[in-house]
Amino acid sequence: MALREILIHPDPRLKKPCTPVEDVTAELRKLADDMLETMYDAPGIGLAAPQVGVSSRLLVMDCVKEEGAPPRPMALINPVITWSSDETSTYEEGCLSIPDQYGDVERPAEVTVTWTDLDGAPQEETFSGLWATCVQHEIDHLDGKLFIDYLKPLRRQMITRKMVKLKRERARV
Ligand code: K1U
Ligand code: ZN
Repeated sequence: MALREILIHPDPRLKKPCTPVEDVTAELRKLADDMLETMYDAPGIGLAAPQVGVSSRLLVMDCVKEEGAPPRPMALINPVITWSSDETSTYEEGCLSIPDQYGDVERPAEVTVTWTDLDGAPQEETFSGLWATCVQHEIDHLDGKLFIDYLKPLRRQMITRKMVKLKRERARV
């Protein structure tokens, strides 16, 4: 396994809709393993392929928060939301591509998602709580959408300016 570099907003690769995965190859499994390692290292609860510069519909997540509970690493290939609850929930979201910036985002409280797993088998699950928030945030990444796109334009501009500055500073060292 290897750590991958996480792209920082603004980057055109984070705005581009990703291509469906056609075959579950050894290369794709390696990418999923690397993404999980990169997510745990960050640390984060989710990561989508475009955040590591790969324009494929693959995301990983593990939203187990309870101390001492076993981890639940998940890799979702070609995820599709097939049902969303009318009930919504608001969560103060962050993003590994937008470090140290947070904003309230309202989303459906529960979603049913279908996907293909790393063995090529079809899967379906209804997510709630943080899992539901996270899977929607990550699927947004696959569609080229960031959580700041839900914020007011002025707040979005402020965050983007901060990220431009951060990238300039990081490029200097
Ligand atoms: O997609 C990403 O950028 C990862 C992001 C996922 C996410 C966070 C919050 C709401 C929805 C989706 C993160 O993991 S940001 C880091 C984070 O939330 C976290 C870090 C350490 C412990 C617990 C949470
Ligand atoms: Zn994100």
